Amino acid sequence: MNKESGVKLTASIMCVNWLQVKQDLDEITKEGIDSFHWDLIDGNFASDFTMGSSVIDPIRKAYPQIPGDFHLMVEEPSRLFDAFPIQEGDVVSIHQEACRNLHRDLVTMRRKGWRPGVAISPGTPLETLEYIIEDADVVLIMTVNPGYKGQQIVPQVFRKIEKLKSMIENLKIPTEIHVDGNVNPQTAVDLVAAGADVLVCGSSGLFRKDIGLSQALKEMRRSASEGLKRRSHAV
Ligand code: S6P
Ligand code: MG
Repeated sequence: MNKESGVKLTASIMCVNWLQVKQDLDEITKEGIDSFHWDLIDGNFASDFTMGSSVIDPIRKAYPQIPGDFHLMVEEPSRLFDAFPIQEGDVVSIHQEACRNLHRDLVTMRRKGWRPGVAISPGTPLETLEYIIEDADVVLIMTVNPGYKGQQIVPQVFRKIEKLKSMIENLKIPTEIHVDGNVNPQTAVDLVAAGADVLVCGSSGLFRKDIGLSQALKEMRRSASEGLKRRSHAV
């Protein structure tokens, strides 16, 4: 956690350098990363495949203290609820666009002891959350379209996050806003100022080619603090 700001950082594991995964995860763990973000893609909801349990299991065993933050970019995710090493207390976000029975799936996840999250793609309106938001601990705002790293942020998401923040404040519920896609030291300031509580750090924010991991984390924390300052001045 960012000690000054309270904004949390989660590492998008699909962006790690797989040739040095142990070394990199050791470093970000030592630097206090808050959780590991696991992107699961089924080749159907989004046109790629990522990690299955043969990859996730050994990493979870090696870092048992790091909470899981699962992002299921799969059609009808409830079919896969028992296929992955999800633990009690993990965040699990499923896509509004991928569920026939979103409310039932959120209730099922809570019964399992998970922290239910609902993810929405850039083109999906916030109104689709109106009757389920109380059942989600997390709303994951996709700031790029699902499926790939290295994309550019969709600019409309800034006003979407502001609107969601007001919705949550008006309802007086503790829902966290997570943001995912092209979250880097520049975009993070505006994302946090708009209302983001948790930043998914991928290839542009953490696993960067130009600087090391510890330095990248420092930059992200600085931006999160800057964004929060801006948010508090705005009220
Ligand atoms: C995208 C996925 C994300 C990415 C991450 C990429 O479908 O959900 O979690 O892995 O956001 O980061 P970047 O900085 O390359 O956009
Ligand atoms: Mg993701």
